[in-house]
Amino acid sequence: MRNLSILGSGVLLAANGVMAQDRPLNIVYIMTDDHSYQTISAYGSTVNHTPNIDRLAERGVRFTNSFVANSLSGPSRACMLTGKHSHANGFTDNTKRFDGSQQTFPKLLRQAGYQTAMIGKWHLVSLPTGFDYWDILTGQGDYYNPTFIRSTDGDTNHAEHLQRHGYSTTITTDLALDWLSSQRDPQRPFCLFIHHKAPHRTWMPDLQDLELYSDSTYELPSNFYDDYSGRRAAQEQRMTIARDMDVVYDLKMADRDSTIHSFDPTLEQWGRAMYTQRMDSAQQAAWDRHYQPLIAKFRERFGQKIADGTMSRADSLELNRWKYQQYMRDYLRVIHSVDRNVGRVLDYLKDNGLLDNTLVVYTSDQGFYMGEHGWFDKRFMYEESFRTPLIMSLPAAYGGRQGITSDAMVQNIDYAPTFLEAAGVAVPADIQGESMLSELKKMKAPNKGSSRDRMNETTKTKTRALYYHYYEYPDEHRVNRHFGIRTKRYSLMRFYGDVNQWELYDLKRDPQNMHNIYGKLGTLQLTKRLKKKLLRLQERYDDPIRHTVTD
Ligand code: SGN
Ligand code: CA
Repeated sequence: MRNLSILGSGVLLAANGVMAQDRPLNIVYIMTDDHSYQTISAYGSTVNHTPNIDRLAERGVRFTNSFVANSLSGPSRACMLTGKHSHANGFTDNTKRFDGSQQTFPKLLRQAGYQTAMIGKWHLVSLPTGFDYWDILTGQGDYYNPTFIRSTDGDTNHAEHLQRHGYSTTITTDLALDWLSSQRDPQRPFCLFIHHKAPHRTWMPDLQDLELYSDSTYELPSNFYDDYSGRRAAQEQRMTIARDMDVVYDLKMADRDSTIHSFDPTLEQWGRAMYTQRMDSAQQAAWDRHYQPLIAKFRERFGQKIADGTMSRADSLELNRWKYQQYMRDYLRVIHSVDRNVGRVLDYLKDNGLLDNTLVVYTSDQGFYMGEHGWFDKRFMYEESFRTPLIMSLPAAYGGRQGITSDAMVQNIDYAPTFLEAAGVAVPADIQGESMLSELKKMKAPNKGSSRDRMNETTKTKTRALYYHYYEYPDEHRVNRHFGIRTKRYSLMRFYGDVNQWELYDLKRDPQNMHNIYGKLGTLQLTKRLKKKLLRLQERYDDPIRHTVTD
C-alpha cells in the first residue's frame, strides 16, 4: 500500500487501502501494565465491573485467544513496537536497553505523515524514538506524584524531567487529552499511545477508590493450593502469595513504629519509604485514614506472632487467605481507576467527533495471576500470564464490526502490522507478526439480537500456532527460561538452564496447566508433531536457541 499524500490546502487524504474515506484513520492505543483478563467484565470477570472497557468491547472486537511473545514488560513493549520476537529485537529481558535505532511501527507511521505521541510507562531504558511528542514515566513509574521525562519535539536533546502532582493513571490520561486537544495538528492523522503504570505491583489505589470493595471477599481460585507436582520450574519460582508477597511492601502494613516486619529488610525499607515519602501531607492523611485502621487490626491478629515466630500452621493459613483478600481489593481498586480513565478517553473522542475515525485499542503488556497456582506476577507460558486482554475497535466507516468476539490466535507481535495496514502503510517484510485487520473487519452479518448476543459470535479463521520465549532468570521471581509452542488445543514448553524439562498440556482437558502429560502414555505422536512444528517456528523466526537446545 502507498503512503498518505498531502493534497490541496494541507488536507490529508489516503491514497488507497482501508482509508477509502476522506478522513485518514487515527489510532489510540491504550495499554496497562499487568492487567489480567480475569478482572475485566467483558472477559467474564466475576469479581468486578469495568463498564468503560466493556463499552469499547461493544464497539469492537474482543480477542479471546490473545497472547504475548514474552510475558514481561520491557520485552513485551519491544515486541509490539517492532512486530518481532525478543531475540530479533534484542530486548529479551528487563535488564536490556532497547536499541531505538531499529525499525518500529511509530517510525513508519510518522514517515507516512502521522503525528505520533507516547505518554506514560515506557520501560525500555533508552529514550523513545519515532515520536513527535513523548512524556514518559521514569523506569517503572510511581503511582503518586510521579516523575516524567518529556520531549515536546521528540528530540532526546530537548528532554526535561518533571514531577507532577497526583495519581499516575489520571495524570497519564490528562496528558493524553491535553495532547489531543491542544498540541496535535488537527489536520493530520495521529497515533497516540496511552500506556499506564497501573495496575503494576504494588497496586496502590487512587485516594478516591480506597474505600471500594472494603466489604468484599473473594473466593480463592480452585488451584490456589497447587503443589506443582510434575512441574519443576513451577516448584522453583518465587512468586507465591503465601511466601513471596510481602505484608509491608506489597500489602501496605507499614506501621509507624515498625513492629511489623517483612521477610526481607530491604523490601521492608522500600515499603516504608513508598508509603510515606512520595505523598504530600493531604495525600498521606487520606492514605492513612484507610490503611492505619487495617494496620492496627493486622498487628493485633498477626503482628506480634510474626515478630515472636509463634505463628501456628492455622495462623499461617489464615494469613495467606488474608493476604489474598487484601491483594484482590487493592488490585481491583487500581483497575477501577484504569476503567474510569478509559471512559474519559472514550468520552473525549466521542465529544470531539473522533470516535468515528479512530481505531481504539485496549490491552495489557501481559496477563497476571490473581492467585491461580497460589501466585501473583507473570512470566510463565501458563495460560493466565501467556494470555493478555485485547480489544480493538475499528470504526464502522472503515469496515470495522462491533460487539464481536474473535477466537483467532493472535499475539502482540501482530499489533505493529495491524496498525500499519489499518493506516494504509506498507508492512515491511521483516516484521514477524501478522496483521489482524481482517479479524476486525471480516465479520458475519449482525444478528438481530442484542450486542451481547452478537458478542458471542465467534469467527474461527486463524488457527496458527504461536511461539513463546521467556529469558529473565534468575532475577526476582526465579522463573526458569523457557520457550514453547501454543496451538488452539495444546501447549508444549521447554524449560532450559537450571531446570531442564519439557511440559505438555492438553488445554481442552486441563485449561489450568495442572497436569504435565509430557512423556505420558499415548502422547508420543502428539509430542513428535508439536516438536516438529515448534522447530519450524524457531526456524521461521530464526531463534538461535534452536542450535543450543535441540531436545
Ligand atoms: C518489578 C516488580 C516485580 C515484577 C517486575 C517486572 N517488583 O521488579 O514483581 O515482576 O517488576 O514487571 S517491584 O518490587 O519493583 O514491584 S514488569 O511488568 O515491569 O516487567
Ligand atoms: Ca507488566
